[in-house]
Amino acid sequence: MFESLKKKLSGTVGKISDKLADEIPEETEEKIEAKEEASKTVPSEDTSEIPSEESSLAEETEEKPSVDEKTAEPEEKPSKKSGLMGFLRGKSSSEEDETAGGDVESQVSSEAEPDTSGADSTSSEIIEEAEEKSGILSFVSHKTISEKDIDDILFELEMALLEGDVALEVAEKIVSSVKEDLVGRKIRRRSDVADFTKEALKNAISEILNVETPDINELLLNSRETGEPLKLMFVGINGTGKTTTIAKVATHFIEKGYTPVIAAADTFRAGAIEQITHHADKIGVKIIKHQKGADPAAVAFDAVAHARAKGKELVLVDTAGRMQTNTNLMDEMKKIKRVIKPDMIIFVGDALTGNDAVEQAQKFDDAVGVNGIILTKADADAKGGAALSIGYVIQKPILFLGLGQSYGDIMEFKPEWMVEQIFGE
Ligand SMILES: Nc1nc2c(ncn2[C@@H]2O[C@H](COP(=O)(O)OP(=O)(O)OP(=O)(O)O)[C@@H](O)[C@H]2O)c(=O)[nH]1
Ligand SMILES: [Mg+2]
Repeated sequence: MFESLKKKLSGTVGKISDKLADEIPEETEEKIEAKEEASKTVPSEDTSEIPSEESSLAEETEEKPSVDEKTAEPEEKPSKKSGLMGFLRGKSSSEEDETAGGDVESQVSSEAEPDTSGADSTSSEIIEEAEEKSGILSFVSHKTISEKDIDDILFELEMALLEGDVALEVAEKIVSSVKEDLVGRKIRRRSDVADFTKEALKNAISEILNVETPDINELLLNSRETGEPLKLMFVGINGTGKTTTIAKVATHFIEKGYTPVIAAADTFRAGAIEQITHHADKIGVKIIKHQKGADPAAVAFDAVAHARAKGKELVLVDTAGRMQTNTNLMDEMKKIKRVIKPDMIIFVGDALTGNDAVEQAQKFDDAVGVNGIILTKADADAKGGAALSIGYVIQKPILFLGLGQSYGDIMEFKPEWMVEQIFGE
């Protein structure tokens, strides 16, 4: 699942690493290692006043120092590092001067050696620093990532995401978020580049998938207490998997101890009532149905009345995916909504249709208001574009993924799970 998306993102990590790691001299890594080795040999009582390697590194890699630091007198700078004397050899980039103006090294550097390079704000260079720690003096270099370093690669990533059916606004958001994360970061070790890039991509994708999700389990508990059934209405165009999904969702909640009832409210398509009756019989769920061509809102209404009368907690309303026209279809959905006032309208989309699924979701959301999404056929979806984009575009959560044709092939969707699918080993 999502193999092609995974490949594109790991390709980006590789490309950025290859490009930037080459600019970190191997020598630097040796210096860092030697420095670490040397600090280990310092007796512990002598190091009590010295910041740990970790905290000193954290301090040095901080991207945006505070305004206080920026306005402080340069002469005071060295002492601000609590015993750690830092100075720069060589020039700092003008970007650092502007945006990271409080950076101890760059301020001292620009005092001592005015920047005459005229480098533009997108350029970066290797900066060599010397640090003294209780008598140990070592030189380490770092490179600050600039926009120029990564622009081309991120442009390629954006194109690749679009080809992979990721919605334009989502691809743009990923690229801008990664850029914001990476530009200005200081890299010391070659491995930093891959780590930072992967982290930036992971953050971008987690942010995109992070849409507020209602807790259906809690809603069902509430229904059990109040006796008022939870009404879920499933909408979507023909063939996306609404009917199969209803049978799967019913199975899922039967396993949790609830009793659903199904409304056969697709009275338009020939064979639709027989198809859902077949599923309901197989999973042992009561089905409420009328004749073909009957009013679907009336079928749904009867199913709700049945659930109330019999103390069933869940009503699942199947609907048509096609009518004479799209306007007829939307009008029919509006009527069912008006009559039964569903707690949630769930859009069912076929993951394999990519951007089409996203567009359909938008149309149903505009017409009747969607509260959640189920993406079917994720089992066969290598691109992952719809899964990544659909929730973000309509700002509604993906609730479940359909993973096959059996009743058990359904999974509650969790953003962390998708991130793990894409970035896991
Ligand atoms: N591989 C796979 N196939 C699925 C999944 N969900 C549904 N299908 C298949 O998709 C086809 C269409 O499913 P239906 O449930 O009939 O779709 P529908 O939305 O009700 O279609 P209409 O009633 O015409 O509107 C069937 O062959 C299903 O078996 C899934 O998660 N994975
Ligand atoms: Mg159907």
